Amino acid sequence: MIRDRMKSQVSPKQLARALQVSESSVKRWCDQGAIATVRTAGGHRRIAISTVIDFLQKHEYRLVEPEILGLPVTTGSTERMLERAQPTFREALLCGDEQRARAVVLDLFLANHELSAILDDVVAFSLHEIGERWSCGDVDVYQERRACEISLRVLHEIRQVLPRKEPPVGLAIGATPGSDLYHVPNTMVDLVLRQVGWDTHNLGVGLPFDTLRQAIAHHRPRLFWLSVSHVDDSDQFISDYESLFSSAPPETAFVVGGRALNESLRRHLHYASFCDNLRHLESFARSLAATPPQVSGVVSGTVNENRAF
Ligand code: B12
Repeated sequence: MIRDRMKSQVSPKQLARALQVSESSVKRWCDQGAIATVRTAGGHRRIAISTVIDFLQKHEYRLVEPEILGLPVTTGSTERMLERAQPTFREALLCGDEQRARAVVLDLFLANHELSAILDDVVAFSLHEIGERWSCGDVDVYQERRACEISLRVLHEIRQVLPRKEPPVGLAIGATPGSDLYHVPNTMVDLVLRQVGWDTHNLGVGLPFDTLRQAIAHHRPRLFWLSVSHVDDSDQFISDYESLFSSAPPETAFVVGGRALNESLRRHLHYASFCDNLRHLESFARSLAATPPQVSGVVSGTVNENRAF
């Protein structure tokens, strides 16, 4: 049973107790600007949880009582090595231990591991293993689905603590198409783009191509992503996708990925970049963010169409 959910703001007193330092130290850090603070109507200092996480990533302080901030009690004591954390995360998913799963991912995030690496090597890898075990009959469908739901809640919690870049580097919108009901990879793409500084609109799963065309026409995003884990009819998908691509404004960069985009399907598609994993996405999203919108020319990456982005 989930006891706590992460608080959105905490007081200097709460942070001091969680770190077991004096309240006056925390207040001094706030007043010196080391910790960004907001004031309540009554003039009391309040600290956003994303600021606390950012502070912990940059300083050697350890969370002694994480539950005061609404974090799992084991936060700070689980594995800080990706490869060692992965089996702990997988087992927590398999037995439905959500607190443990939350703590594993939060600890890796607090230990300053790249978000894309945590998502690729721990969360995605664990779901791949669970899928394998399902296909061999070792794992029941309910365990696979519960693992997915727990992973989604953990991802949404990370989204809460990601510091927002102001102004954002650009607008990115995306979804999964048609009959594709895979939430996790789509949510992960949204998270990695947000961490790079993009303003993201995650449109969700199973969207008809017509409405994707409307969304692109209305918002003219600098980046459009499509996560494709399941395709019913490849020919139909190719024609729908290609007409979406050719209807999009020249400045919109198409980034695609997902297990269903095998090589034979990709050969028929136009896009700015195909990514096998989120590390690739992070590199592409950073290079696009650093590239001012151009009238002509080519952006590096697996390009198969001259388009200005
Ligand atoms: C959970 C799950 C489901 C759930 C998803 C629920 C939800 N809320 O999301 C549901 C119930 C939808 C489901 C349904 C089915 N599933 Co299923 N499912 C899975 C499972 C266990 C995990 C999926 C997942 O989230 N993986 C984690 C993600 C993050 O990993 P990923 O997809 O590899 O994504 C990575 C990269 O591809 C990349 N990436 C992905 N998308 C994008 C997008 C962009 C823009 C970028 C840059 C990168 C990128 O980055 C990610 C991180 O590294 C997989 C096992 C597996 N191997 O993944 C089976 C699996 C994919 N399912 C499978 C099957 C067969 C099905 C069904 C056909 C079963 C059935 N007969 O009904 C249906 C299809 C339904 C449909 N219309 O979509 C098989 C597919 C086999 C095959 N050869 O393709 C698998 C592999 C299980 C197995 N081992 O057999 N499934």
